[in-house]
Amino acid sequence: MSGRLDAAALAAAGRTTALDRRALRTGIVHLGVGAFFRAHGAVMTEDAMLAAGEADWGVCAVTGRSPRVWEQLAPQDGLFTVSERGAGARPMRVVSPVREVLGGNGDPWAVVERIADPGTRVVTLTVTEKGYCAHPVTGRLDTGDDRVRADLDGAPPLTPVGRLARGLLLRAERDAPPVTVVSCDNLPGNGRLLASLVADFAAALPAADGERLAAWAERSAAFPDTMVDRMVPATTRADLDAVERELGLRDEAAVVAEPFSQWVVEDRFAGRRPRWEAAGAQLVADVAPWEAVKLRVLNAGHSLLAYLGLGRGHRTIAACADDEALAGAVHRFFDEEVLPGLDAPEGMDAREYAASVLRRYGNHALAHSTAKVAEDGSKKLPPRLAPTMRPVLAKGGEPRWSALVLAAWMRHVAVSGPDLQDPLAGPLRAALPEGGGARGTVTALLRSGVLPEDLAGDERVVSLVAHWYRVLSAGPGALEAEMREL
Ligand code: CS2
Repeated sequence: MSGRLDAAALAAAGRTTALDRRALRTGIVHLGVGAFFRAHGAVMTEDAMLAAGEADWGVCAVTGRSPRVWEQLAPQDGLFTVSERGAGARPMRVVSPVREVLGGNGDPWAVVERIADPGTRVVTLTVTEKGYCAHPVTGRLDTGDDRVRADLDGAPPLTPVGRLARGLLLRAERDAPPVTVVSCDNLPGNGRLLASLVADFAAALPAADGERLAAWAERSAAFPDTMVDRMVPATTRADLDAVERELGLRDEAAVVAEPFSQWVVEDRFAGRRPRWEAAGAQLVADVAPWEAVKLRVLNAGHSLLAYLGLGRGHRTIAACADDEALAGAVHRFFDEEVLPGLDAPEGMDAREYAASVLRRYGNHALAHSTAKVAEDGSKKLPPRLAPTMRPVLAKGGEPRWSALVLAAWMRHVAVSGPDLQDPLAGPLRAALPEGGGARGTVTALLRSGVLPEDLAGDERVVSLVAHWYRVLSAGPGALEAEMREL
């Protein structure tokens, strides 16, 4: 077995990092350094520094709840490889902008200090949908959540919003330079949402601190919206072994990704920023149409394939894309329901975009697992489906394909038992009625605080979902038979 990747081992192997690590200074704090950030933001930031000849956008990477990522990255001096899989894949690269790795839960106040550091000009986040602790129905900060309460009470902050708010408050107290907070999660209006959650946090603090934080954030912080896109599956042992064979060193933090990568960022910064556009990012005035098209096409279609695919024994998204019935369902979902209600960004052909997404699903080299995409459905589905369903309902139509996605998710909830991966797993399982009839299950899960009331309470939605739930419970062939009728 080879030695472990780190700066010394890389140098000893005669390889250099793309960035001059001695010259690098920290300008970015990143919260949530999972596989996605490593394959997306970290690569873009490295490329931006290389293109602009800058060295002050080194990253302090903060891990989330599990110590696993810290154990992967910290012993490697923050170095890791990114390998592309699929047509057009470029050679594997060692990515080098991460200068420091902080175990977020080990010393939360150290994270707050880094956010408050005057050298920090940008904070980026990939903390997943559930990381925002927004109330599912109101969209406001969920102050009923124990972790949010503890952060408000002054405990070492564990939630991303708590850490950010405490860091910004410290900046206010120290009169530090302005900072831009860049949310990179799949939520509509992610920057605005985060700004409002920080404002909610401020409003729930004792008055003096709360007012100071709110006033400073208003004046000296910006929260641009962004759309991020790259399919990044969880790294497998086989991936790690393949990287080791190629690199000659063991990289426990290796990530694999599709060749495609896109980042659309609202051009609204409070101060200096990396020249991400030099790395291919699009800086635009309004991200909303980009976010809408990505969430409602790519992410929603992903969810459809993952939940239906799991029910049919498919382990990867590519296997789902090969399944004629599922490919047909996702195609019709896009064509009949999503695209007609979508205002695509100027210059984009939404049909061509949807076709390119279907091709990306079919990337067999990627092994994107259905189980991973199916995680956290209670948080992922509302932003992916609600904006598609509303205009259909408003016109008196039937959002039947969206209802199919909901029904497939509900089947997944009902059959997963204790294996269900969802922040609301407990309440969802508790809501399942004894006996498990279609209508009872659907009504209970729709009402469990997952979908906004206007949809959960709409009788048309309830019957459509219940209908599909019966079809999906009827066993092999029923989906195909039903689809032929439509
Ligand atoms: C996926 C996304 O896991 C999921 O829910 O839909 O992670 C998707 O792969 C990315 O958003 C692609 O940019």
